[in-house]
Amino acid sequence: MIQSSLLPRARTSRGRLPRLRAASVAAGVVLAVCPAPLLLAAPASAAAAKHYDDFNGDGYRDLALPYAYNGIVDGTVSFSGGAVLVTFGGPKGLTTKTQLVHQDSPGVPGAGEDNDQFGGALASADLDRDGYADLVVGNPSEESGKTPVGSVTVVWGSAKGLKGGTALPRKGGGGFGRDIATGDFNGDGRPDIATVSASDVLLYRGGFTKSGGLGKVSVYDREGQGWYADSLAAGKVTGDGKTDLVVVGVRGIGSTFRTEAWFLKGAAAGLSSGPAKVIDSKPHERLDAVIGDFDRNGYGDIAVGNPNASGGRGSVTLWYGASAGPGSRSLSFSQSTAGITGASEADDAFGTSLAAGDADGDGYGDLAVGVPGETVGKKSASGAAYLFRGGSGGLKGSRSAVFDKTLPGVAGGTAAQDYFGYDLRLRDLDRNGRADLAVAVPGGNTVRILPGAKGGVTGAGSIVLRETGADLPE
Ligand SMILES: [Ca+2]
Ligand SMILES: [Ca+2]
Ligand SMILES: [Ca+2]
Ligand SMILES: [Ca+2]
Repeated sequence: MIQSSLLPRARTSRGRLPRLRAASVAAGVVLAVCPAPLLLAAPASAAAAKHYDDFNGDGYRDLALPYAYNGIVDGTVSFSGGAVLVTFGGPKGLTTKTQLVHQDSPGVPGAGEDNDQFGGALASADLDRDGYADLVVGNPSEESGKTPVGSVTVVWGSAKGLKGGTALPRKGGGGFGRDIATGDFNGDGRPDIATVSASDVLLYRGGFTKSGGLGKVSVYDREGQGWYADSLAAGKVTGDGKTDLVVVGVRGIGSTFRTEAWFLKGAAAGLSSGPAKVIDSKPHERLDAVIGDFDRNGYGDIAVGNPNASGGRGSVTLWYGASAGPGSRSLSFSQSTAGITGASEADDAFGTSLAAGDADGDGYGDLAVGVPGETVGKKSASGAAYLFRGGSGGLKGSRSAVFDKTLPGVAGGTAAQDYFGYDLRLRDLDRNGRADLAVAVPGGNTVRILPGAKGGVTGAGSIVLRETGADLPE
């Protein structure tokens, strides 16, 4: 039995499973123009956390990942319905110090129940600006009575780690919290929370307080367009300092449905509806999207993964940013695109996961793309990932490299159904100016951290985060 919370959803009956959603790194992904993800902090507040993911305020970034659904840890802690595992950082990167947060943790609202998906979406920011980053956790199947409605919980950072929580008031019909993004969308210097509920996007504008203060709440929809908002990516596309939002979802036109990305520009009054782009002529849910400045022109560029394209071969659509928002400049690429090593095969699922960050430290944003269905040697679905290095003109196949668990320095051999690359994050954990790549390996029940390096990521110095002690529900 595979023991992991990160199993590909296609392989399980449990439906939507936690992923390291791109939204979780929303605030800091435009690394090329904004090396510090610190612009969330209010200029007026010297006390706000330096990093949006430093939960214990010690100056070192911490990594929060979705954990198993049900488990017993060290024989003492049990939970059900999902948990978040936080690994704390230190001067040289991640340490062995961890914390498990779930709905039965002291002060966290609600109770863990079998059908919950606590950790199904994650984001963070120092919402109350007390110097400790706070974790925002989605639980899209949280029940009210017997109706699954979803929940979003803020778990507060402190010197001792995450402690206590506050539930955001729910609005709308269902699936509340199935994706979450943070950023300063209205440019008032205070971080905001964007999430989805039913078919709508919700914006909670802050400032947030532990006693429940959350500022104005706004609801956004593409009125009259049969729109269902599904996943989110946040970043700075227009270069005006405010965080912008991209919503990937499904649009119904007559009796047909297609997948679109909808751009919403950050504005003083909240979010302002912008252009939409067709991603696929068929409807798909749970597509991953990120924003990074791949051509270093000061405008964040939007990448949307579509692992369903061409019979599950997969593709990624790039939609380049500009001062007025994303425009006509776009391209789509796959493993069949010239200059890209590898070949598109059915069920490779290229684009299942995306991450943006500057892995080689050259100032251009880079894009990591997961291909969890890739066959390695004769091991089916062993999985792989690509790094597309940004540069003049943006992303090019000639600046890409593919790697898998056979990369020298990466522990362990390849195995079938490892799904290496099922989920990804790029962030500088060891503080050397190069973003490190976290790669989920669901079949191995691990997350691998590959250090950023000149020329891309490397296996040298890679570490294994192992999820242990978890029992999976059947
Ligand atoms: Ca820390
Ligand atoms: Ca805080
Ligand atoms: Ca750009
Ligand atoms: Ca780069």
